[in-house]
Amino acid sequence: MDWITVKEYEDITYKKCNGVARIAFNRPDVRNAFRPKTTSELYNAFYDAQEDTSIGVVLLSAEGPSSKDGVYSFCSGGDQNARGHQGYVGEDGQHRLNILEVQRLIRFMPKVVIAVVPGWAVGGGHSLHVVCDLTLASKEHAIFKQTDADVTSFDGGYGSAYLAKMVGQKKAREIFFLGRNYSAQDAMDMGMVNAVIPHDELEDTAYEWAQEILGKSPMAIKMLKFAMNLTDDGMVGQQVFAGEATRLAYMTEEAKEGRNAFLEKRKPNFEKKWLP
Ligand code: S0N
Repeated sequence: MDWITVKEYEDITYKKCNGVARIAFNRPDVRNAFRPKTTSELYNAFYDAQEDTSIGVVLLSAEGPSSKDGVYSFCSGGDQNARGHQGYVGEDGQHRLNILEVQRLIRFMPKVVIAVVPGWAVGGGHSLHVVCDLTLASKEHAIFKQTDADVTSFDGGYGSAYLAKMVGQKKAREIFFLGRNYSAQDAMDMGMVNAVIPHDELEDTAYEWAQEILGKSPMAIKMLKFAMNLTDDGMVGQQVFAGEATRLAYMTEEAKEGRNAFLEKRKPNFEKKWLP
């Protein structure tokens, strides 16, 4: 694979190769905790991947291991050093919870996002894997853990409520209320991981899964993602799905006639075809 760096960032890496974008946390010495700069960079890269019509699948992964102790991590959530009284404090002194914007972009982007988990997925890092469409985890090093209730920095949205839809209410409550460590196999048995992969094969396998998805119909993949989101996303889910229905309608002769008639200041001729 010939990954090409798209843009140099401080807290993440961002590369592309053959229809796949790879966005990776790059703060391994703090277990890839995110600060406001990290989340801004993530948002920027995800938005670029969303807008690039050559990209069909995004891998959310992590660099590592830590130079200090050789431990691998996906992400350990919000950087507790950056945490202030109203959110996480950026270089501009403002408090933000902008990881939630990243979550929404992952959730609503019309492309498949795969979490590639090489090590610790903890707190807000756990929530990120939950919101991704698929999760692949390192057999040897991935550990899933929810510390939100230990540090009073908790995700009451997708990270918990959507997790409960995924693994069931009892398991989700156990994960949050006890904050235990779960292996990749435990996580797969619960239904929150798609496959447990030998560590050395993790990145290549993620790329192969992406290539398999890229062989499918982009329209079908997008509509299926939005359809599966719809029931859990309320009116916003309906809005996203309905936007695509409108886009499809625009492609019909009927829609072109409606627009043209308005522009030409005449009554539209819809040929009165009320299809069954
Ligand atoms: C990941 C853990 C379990 C790893 O343990 P281990 O291997 O024993 O390593 P440590 O020695 O603890 O850590 C190594 C070095 O990394 C630093 N570090 C680790 N995690 C963080 C972090 N989150 N922030 C800052 N630094 C971190 C350590 O300090 C250590 O540094 P040195 O070498 O200098 O001593 C373990 O590290 C751990 O439990 N980490 C903390 C996990 C945590 O509690 N995260 C925050 C949980 N909450 C959120 O993430 C919520 C975030 C959020 O923004 C949010 C808000 C509202 C709604 C939604 C969300 C959302 O979740 O998205």
